[in-house]
Amino acid sequence: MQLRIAIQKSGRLTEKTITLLQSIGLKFDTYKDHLLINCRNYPIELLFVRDDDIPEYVQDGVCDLGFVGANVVAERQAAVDVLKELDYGHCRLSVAAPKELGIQDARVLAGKRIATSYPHLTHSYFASHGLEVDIVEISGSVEIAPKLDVADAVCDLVSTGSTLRANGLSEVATIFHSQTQLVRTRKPLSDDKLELINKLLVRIHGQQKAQNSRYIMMNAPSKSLDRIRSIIPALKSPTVLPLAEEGMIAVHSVIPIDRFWEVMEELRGAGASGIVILPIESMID
Ligand code: PRT
Ligand code: ZN
Repeated sequence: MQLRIAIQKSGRLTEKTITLLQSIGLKFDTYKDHLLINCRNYPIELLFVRDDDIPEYVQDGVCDLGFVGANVVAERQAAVDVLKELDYGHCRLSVAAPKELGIQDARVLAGKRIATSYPHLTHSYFASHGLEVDIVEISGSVEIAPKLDVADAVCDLVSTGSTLRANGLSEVATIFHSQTQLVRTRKPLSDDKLELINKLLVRIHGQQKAQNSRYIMMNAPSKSLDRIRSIIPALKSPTVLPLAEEGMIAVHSVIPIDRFWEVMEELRGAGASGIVILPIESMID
């Protein structure tokens, strides 16, 4: 039994996907010229391919799992199951038009030429508004199409927006929000493979949770404990230890990073000192 996982060979998702796999304990060597490599410590092989091919490989059962952008899965209309959203590779698919046209509403583009590498999603978006557009399919550098008069507007992926700005385009409408997903084939899998997939999912979940949390340690007067407890949005109840100094305690806990600085300030206000924050490797329930 070998679980086969498809990964983008060389592109925006490659490094983060490899880092994620290594962080959940998979050991493998990456050779740029090898398409298929074995993990050293699990019956897993990694297939490095173009991202566009991943949905079909997973759909057809050539690979059991794949790491791929939701945008590619949706464009290819692949029949796969999404096991997890992975919180990297964030981007959006947007309709954009030359700034000087001052277009605020995508409906103005009815009947116009739209250059895109995402013909299905673009067509569906306009069709859902009862509109038809003339789709000009382009595989790369879509942003240049209006300048070349190949199209009137574009529908392309955007992350920071600087590519659009540099080409004098402004966003008219966002039609799809994307991030990297772990997808699974719908073909039946052996119990061994299912067990291995579950193990990977638990680890990815633990790694994601850890990434969004910090371990916090602080000293405080014992009388501040109730206040500190009410401030810490604890994932678990805090560990409280007596200190050698009479009337002082050490409090250890785990906090989510989204309210990190507010929590810190409130804790200091409640009398905590010597606050130490540590990253967490993984968190398994
Ligand atoms: O060779 P292969 O086919 O595997 O790679 P590719 O060139 O098709 O894809 P790649 O590596 O560019 O992107 C892989 C995936 O990364 C995409 O399918 C998305 O899920 C995700 N992603 C995240 C992005 C972006 N952000 C992104 N900004 N993919 C592409 N872009 C491009 C966009 O097309 C435009 O040209 O970056 C430019 C815009 O970026 P900003 O920052 O200027 O807005
Ligand atoms: Zn691609």
